[in-house]
Amino acid sequence: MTTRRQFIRISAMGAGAVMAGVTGYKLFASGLTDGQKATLAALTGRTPTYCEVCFWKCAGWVHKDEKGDIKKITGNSEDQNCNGRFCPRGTGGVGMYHDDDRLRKPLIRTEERGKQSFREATWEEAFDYIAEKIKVISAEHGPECIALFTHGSGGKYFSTLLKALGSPHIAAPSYAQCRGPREVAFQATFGETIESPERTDIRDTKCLVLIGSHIGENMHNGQVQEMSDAIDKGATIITVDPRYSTAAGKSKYWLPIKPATDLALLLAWINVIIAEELYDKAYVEKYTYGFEYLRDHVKNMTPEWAYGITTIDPTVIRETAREMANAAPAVIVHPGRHVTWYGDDTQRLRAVAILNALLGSWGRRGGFYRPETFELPEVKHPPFPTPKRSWRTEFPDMYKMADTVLANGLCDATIPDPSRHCQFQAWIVNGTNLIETLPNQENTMKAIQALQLLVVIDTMPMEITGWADVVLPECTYLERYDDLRTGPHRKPQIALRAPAAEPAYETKPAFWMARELAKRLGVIEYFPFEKMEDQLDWQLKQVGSSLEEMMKIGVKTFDRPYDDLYFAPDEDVEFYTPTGKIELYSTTMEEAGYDPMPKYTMHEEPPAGFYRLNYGRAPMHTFSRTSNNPNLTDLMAENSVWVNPRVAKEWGLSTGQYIHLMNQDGKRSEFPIKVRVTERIRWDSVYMVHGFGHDQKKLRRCYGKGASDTNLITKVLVDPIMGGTGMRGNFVTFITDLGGEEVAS
Ligand SMILES: Nc1nc2c(c(=O)[nH]1)N[C@H]1C(S)=C(S)[C@@H](COP(=O)(O)OP(=O)(O)OC[C@H]3O[C@@H](n4cnc5c(=O)[nH]c(N)nc54)[C@H](O)[C@@H]3O)O[C@H]1N2
Ligand SMILES: Nc1nc2c(c(=O)[nH]1)N[C@H]1C(S)=C(S)[C@@H](COP(=O)(O)OP(=O)(O)OC[C@H]3O[C@@H](n4cnc5c(=O)[nH]c(N)nc54)[C@H](O)[C@@H]3O)O[C@H]1N2
Ligand code: SF4
Ligand SMILES: [Mo]
Repeated sequence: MTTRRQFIRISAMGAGAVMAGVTGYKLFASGLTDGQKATLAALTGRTPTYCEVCFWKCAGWVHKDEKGDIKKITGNSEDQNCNGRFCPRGTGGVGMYHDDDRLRKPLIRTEERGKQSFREATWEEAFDYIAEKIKVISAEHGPECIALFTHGSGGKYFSTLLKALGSPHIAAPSYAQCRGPREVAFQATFGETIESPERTDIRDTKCLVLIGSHIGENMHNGQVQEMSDAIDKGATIITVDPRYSTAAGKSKYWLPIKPATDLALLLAWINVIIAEELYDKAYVEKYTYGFEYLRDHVKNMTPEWAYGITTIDPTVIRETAREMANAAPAVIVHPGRHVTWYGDDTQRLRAVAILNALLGSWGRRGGFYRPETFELPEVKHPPFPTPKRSWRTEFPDMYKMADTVLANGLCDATIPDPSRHCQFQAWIVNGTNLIETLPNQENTMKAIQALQLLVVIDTMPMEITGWADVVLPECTYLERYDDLRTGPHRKPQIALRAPAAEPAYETKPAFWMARELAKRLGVIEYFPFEKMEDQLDWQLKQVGSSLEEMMKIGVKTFDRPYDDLYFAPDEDVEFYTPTGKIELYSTTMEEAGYDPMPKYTMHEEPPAGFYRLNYGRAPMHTFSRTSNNPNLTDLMAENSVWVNPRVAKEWGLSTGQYIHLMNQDGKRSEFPIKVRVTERIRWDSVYMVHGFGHDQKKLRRCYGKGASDTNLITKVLVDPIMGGTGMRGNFVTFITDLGGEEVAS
């Protein structure tokens, strides 16, 4: 097998790009008609899909009962993301299909925005309305003033539409509200990002360090399975969390850190590893840049220094550093996922990256592997027009390392301001409940009220659909084709999503919607295939498969084109950084005017009588998208607020009691929330699961149940480096007198 380095050399000499893993595959001939395909699915009794309940995208099978109704979903055993097993949410995905509250028909607003008065419309009417408005906005303000917010499969098709119109403004909350800082930090350090699924080799690790990552409640499937296997094989888990998480319960060490101080702990670990010469000397020598600077930088950042900041005993800091070094290179200091916490997140993740580099875990078994993504041929269409304006001009000299459009940036640049060059006029929002997803709801509302057009594509009547001018009802993932899932993972793999049922009511797939709009907006040439299945079959045939084959197997695995899951012993590796090395000292950050070395800065503390608002995930729910799911509400119908017994005593709170929370800016939770008194949370914080407290009455099962953390996140700590919205700088106090208010039951 050739190595990747040989390949890079060959392609540099002009051999051109070779598609990953394509050479040598046999071509299958498909020729099945639509009817035959449906018969095939009926005969096999199962239809391949990949899950849309979260973004791990596990591949599975949809099974039907004798009457042809969707009955259950199970995992595909060939799939690397799930290894044949779905998580509780994935299994409950059937509930998305069966939910009676689903959107059924296109809707057009009849009164002022936000009043929730809509009339049902035909698809023709809805598209004509949107196309007309978009034409006017494009003519008056330029197509760049149209923005797309998207999370999920349909985003691909609306992105094509936007780019075809001439707008580059496509943003996902999975960047600046989620994993952006870690991607920027790892890119700066190793020249590569972490991606999703994460390239963490948890399966073979001997030591896993979780800093806030609450795997087990964060139910990203393969990751949870691998962690469980690693524990069975004797791996040490070290969990740093102010809360005794499920993962903490499986850990040899639980470090109940004072919130907002992790960077000090990380720097102290680096200090110990250097001072005690526990780092991988050969690796550091061969692959890294800036070790001397790093040594100087952390010289005084001893465990004793960190103790005063983090409240973690210096002995424990030393012991845990030694545990990591003993396991190295089969050690993972996990980079986390939702890492937009305190506004210095890129720097905290830089410290995580540096620690991994010192331990030699990048490119090593049990550390971080090199993932492979299957490269499918893209559909051919004319080049996209070159946009004339960018969101960046609205933020001069800010967020210089943001490598994609910021959702919060687009939102800010929509609010009228005389200093703006380009104010956004239209939003297309696909599969993201922006009201609950972006922090500072008042800001989001201001932006929405300034729009000329808000189109929302969703499956459910969520908070965001209530604000739309036009609502386009999408069918669920169980009723449609979507693009193939291509990776990344240890081996290149593709997975098919095919419809297991006809779209219910008048719902339609996003692909069809985007294409219909493209027709009306004169850019149909960007959608050469009329049907998604024809596009899939064409793509699959280019790589030696076919829709027919994929309908039977669901998942197809290919060999890695290069044998480089890990670095070979002593291999010369060129990293994609300016120095070609792993940058302990970041020249990219220096160049951009940011600290090349992570520094600890203090964050604001809760005032007297207030507690830091901490939030996270529940194993049986995904954000706000599952709160109304009939199968999953059965498992958990509302969230509660975790309160330390010491605090509960002071306030006279008891488990089961309903209270309101009020934040530092006087913002009160819209609905009451149940108290849970538990030792599992530090006395200086409270904790709640994100995704509850819906104020959309059309969500009949979950309206008014529990409280929304987003409601209480009015203060946003923006990361100056890449614009991530730190959401953990908010403090709450308790209001125990409900004044006769009724609790939803
Ligand atoms: N306060 C607070 N804010 C957060 C977070 C938090 O923990 N707390 N977490 C952050 C993180 S990590 C992330 S990744 C983001 C997630 O942000 P989002 O992805 O916006 O999360 P959801 O609230 O699940 O909204 C998903 C929307 O997609 C719709 N939907 C579901 N399936 C489909 C489909 O097939 N088609 C279409 N068109 N729509 C569909 C749902 O009905 C729902 O309206 O939120 C971020 N924001
Ligand atoms: N079941 C389920 N699983 C999911 C999701 C879901 O919605 N539902 N969403 C997925 C997505 S998109 C994401 S991004 C991930 C998010 O999940 P993760 O990336 O694993 O976790 P975070 O949201 O960053 O952090 C939550 C944990 O951080 C702790 N924490 C709070 N403040 C601090 C602090 O100052 N220091 C430290 N060390 N810890 C702190 C909290 O107590 C909590 O245990 O989950 C994924 N998995
Ligand atoms: S982890 Fe669970 S919810 Fe997420 S894609 Fe996999 S089965 Fe679906
Ligand atoms: Mo996320």
